[in-house]
Amino acid sequence: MQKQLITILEETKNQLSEADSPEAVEEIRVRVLGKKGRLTEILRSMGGLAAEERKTVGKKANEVRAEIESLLEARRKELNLLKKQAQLAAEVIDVTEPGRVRGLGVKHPVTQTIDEMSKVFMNMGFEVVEGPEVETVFMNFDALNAGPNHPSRDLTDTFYITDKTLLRTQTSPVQVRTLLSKEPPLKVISPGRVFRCDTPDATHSPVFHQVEGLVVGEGITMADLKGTLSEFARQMFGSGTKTKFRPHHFPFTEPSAEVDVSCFKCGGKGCKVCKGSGWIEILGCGMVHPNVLKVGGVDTEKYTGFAFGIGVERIAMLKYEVDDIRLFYENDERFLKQFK
Ligand code: 2U9
Repeated sequence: MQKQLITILEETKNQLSEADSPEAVEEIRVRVLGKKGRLTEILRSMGGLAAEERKTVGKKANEVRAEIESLLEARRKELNLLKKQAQLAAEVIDVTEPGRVRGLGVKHPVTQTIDEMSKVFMNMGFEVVEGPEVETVFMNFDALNAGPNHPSRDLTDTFYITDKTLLRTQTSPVQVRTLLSKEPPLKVISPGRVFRCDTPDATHSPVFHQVEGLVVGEGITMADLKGTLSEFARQMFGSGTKTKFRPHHFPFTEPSAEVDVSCFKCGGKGCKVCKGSGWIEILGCGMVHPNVLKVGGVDTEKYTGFAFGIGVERIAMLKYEVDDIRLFYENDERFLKQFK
C-alpha cells in the first residue's frame, strides 16, 4: 500500500506538470482526492489492515495527501498567474498609437450659398429675419397683392394644408410680418425653404430655397435697388460683373424687373453656361407695391421701398456648374464631398 501511495504521488506530480489550466488542475484533484479519488479509496480501505500497519500506512497516506494538496495549490496559483499574464499581454493598450481620423463633413452647398449671400447683404447693413414654413393664405397671397384669381394660388401650384393655411411659396410673408412688427427704416433679408407643387426635373424641385430682401425707408428709389443688387452681383460673381434690369411683372412690386448678370464664365461672349447669350438671369426685384406697404401698416406718403427675390439653388447651380437641381437633395456623398 505504501508503494501505491508513492505511485499516486509521483503520477500526480507528473500530471500536474502537464496540466495547462486551473480547470485541468481541478480535474486532477477530483481524480485523486475526490469522493471516488484514488487516495480516498486507499484511505477508505485501510480499515482492513492490522493496527500496526494501519498506523504507518495512515501516517504515510496523510503525508501524501498533504503534499498533493500543496502541489495542487501551488500549480493552481502558478497557472492562474500565467493566465492573467497572457490576458494582460493580449489586452495591452498602446497609448502611443495614433487615433483613428474621423472624416469631417462639409456644409451642404445650398447652406454654403445661403451663408455667402447673407454675408454680402449683412455687410451692406441688412438684418436676417426668419419665419414659419407653414403660413396663412393671407400672409402668403392676400398681403402680397396677389388677387383672389392670381394663378399662383392655384391648387396645382401650391401645397394647401387647409383653406386658410399652406406651405409658403416664397419667403415674402416673413417680410410682411417684419413690416407689421417693426417701424421703418428697415433693411432685412429672409433666407429659407419654400414649397411649390412642381414635378421634379433638372431645373425644378417642389422644395427649394430663397433669399428675399426688403428695404423700406424715406426716399428709397429704384437707384438704391439698382446699386444694391449690382453690388451683390459683383461680390457673388466677380468685380467685373455687369447687370441688366429687364422690365417684368410681379403683383407685389411696381415697377418690377428681372436682373441678368454678364456671364462670369465667358465674360459675355457666349458659352454653354449662358446658353450663348452672354447674360444669365439671377433674380427678380421691384419697388414694393403701395398696397403691400399699406397691409404692413406703412405710411406710403412718407416711405417707399424695394424688394428682391433670389433662388438659392439657381445661384449655387451657376456658381458650381451643377446641371441638375435634384443632385442637391440626393444626399450622395460623392456629390457633397466636392464642396469642401
Ligand atoms: C414684400 C414685398 C415684396 C419679393 C420679390 C421677386 C421679386 C422674385 C423670384 C426669384 C426667383 C422667386 O425664387 S424665385 O423663383 N422672386 O422675382 N421676389 S420681388 O418681393 C417682396 C417681398 C416682400 C413685403
